[in-house]
Amino acid sequence: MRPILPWCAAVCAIFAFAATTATDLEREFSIDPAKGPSNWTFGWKDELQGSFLQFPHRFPSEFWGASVIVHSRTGGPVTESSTCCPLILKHVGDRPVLGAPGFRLAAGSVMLHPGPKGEYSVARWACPAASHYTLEASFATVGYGSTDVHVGKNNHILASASLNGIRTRHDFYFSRLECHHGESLEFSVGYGDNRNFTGDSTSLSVRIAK
Ligand SMILES: [Ca+2]
Repeated sequence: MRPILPWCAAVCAIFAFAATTATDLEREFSIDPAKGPSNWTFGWKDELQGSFLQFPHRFPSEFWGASVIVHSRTGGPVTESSTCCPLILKHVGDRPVLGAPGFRLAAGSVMLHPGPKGEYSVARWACPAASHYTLEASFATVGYGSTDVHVGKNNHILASASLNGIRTRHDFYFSRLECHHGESLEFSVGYGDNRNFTGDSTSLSVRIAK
């Protein structure tokens, strides 16, 4: 029997070989110190293009009954709005988090929440080597929030979007994004047009390949 699409077998194999995953945020998120440093750093900025400050607190916690790993500025309880944020966390359980009405965070997700004064929660990836990278990033509200989301490079904004309402989503895609060793890509979440951080939890997935 004649092979189906024999050209695809060859071409697809070439692409599969050529596209090497450089990072996957959800996969690499860890607080295990034994794993050593990764190229990801989590922190916040008071201004979108201001100074990046790394979260000083890193701890396991409970979030609406689910196990999460948290990086935050204050180290306070993640469900206490007066002290929680800005933060970034990963849901490490095996069931979705179902919180307030409309709130749903899938297992394995990474979530950012901005601060009460408009501080941006930021995930930063340091380019390990000079290359042209393919970047896919997806932001989505996990509740009823309104946020502004951004992809940047070296503190320069490449693209932005606004999210409003229950589980709204925006995907960013860049092909052949040049990045050198010592440079960084940033993924930021602010408190949006309503200038209020209540309900602004936003999931983020990032995959970068070269
Ligand atoms: Ca908001």
